[in-house]
Amino acid sequence: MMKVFKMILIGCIMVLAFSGMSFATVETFDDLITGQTSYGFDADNDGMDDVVFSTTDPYGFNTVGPGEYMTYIQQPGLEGTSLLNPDLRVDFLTKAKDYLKFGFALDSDSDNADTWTSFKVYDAAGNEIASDFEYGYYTYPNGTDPSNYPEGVIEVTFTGIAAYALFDFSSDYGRYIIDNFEGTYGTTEVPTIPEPATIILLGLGVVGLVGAKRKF
Ligand SMILES: [Ca+2]
Ligand SMILES: [Ca+2]
Ligand SMILES: [Ca+2]
Repeated sequence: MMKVFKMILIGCIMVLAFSGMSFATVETFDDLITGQTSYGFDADNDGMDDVVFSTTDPYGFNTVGPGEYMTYIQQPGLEGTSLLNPDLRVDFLTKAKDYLKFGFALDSDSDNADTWTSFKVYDAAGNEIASDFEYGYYTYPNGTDPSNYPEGVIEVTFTGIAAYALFDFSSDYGRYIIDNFEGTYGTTEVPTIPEPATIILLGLGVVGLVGAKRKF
């Protein structure tokens, strides 16, 4: 009996480990874009767009820069004006869950109080479900010399389903860059969390399979 219980436990752990695996999607902004006010990205490369970035800036955004010598941006990133509020919007075409994370850089020549990024996440009803605010700082990619621009990382976790998010940036010279926009929002991802009853059932199933194999 102890043996069976142990096997059920192992089965449950296996199912939990599998369902907890992260299928992160990361948009690296490698498409060549110049002056687009709205653009859809297929971050998980399955042929279907996952996110649409848009701006009210008539000059749009670009995929360019900010140079090789950065910690959180592997150029190109998505680049645009920081003079608006919001400066940038992202809509999740199949919704997003769990978390969102990205690197940002700001066109300032010092890391000061006006060099920051604000990020707010909303559900389909327009309720704010998560937010983050971070100042940009110089990093030291080689240990001694400061990065090309002040930079940082925005990271939010949330329960519920995100429909869209708004970005606001502030910098000395009015430009921002973001890169490596990561989360669970890809069209190939199955955004379901198994319920405890399902986990136990699946665990029993795994045990059943193992048991059947042993008998055989
Ligand atoms: Ca990139
Ligand atoms: Ca896709
Ligand atoms: Ca702004």
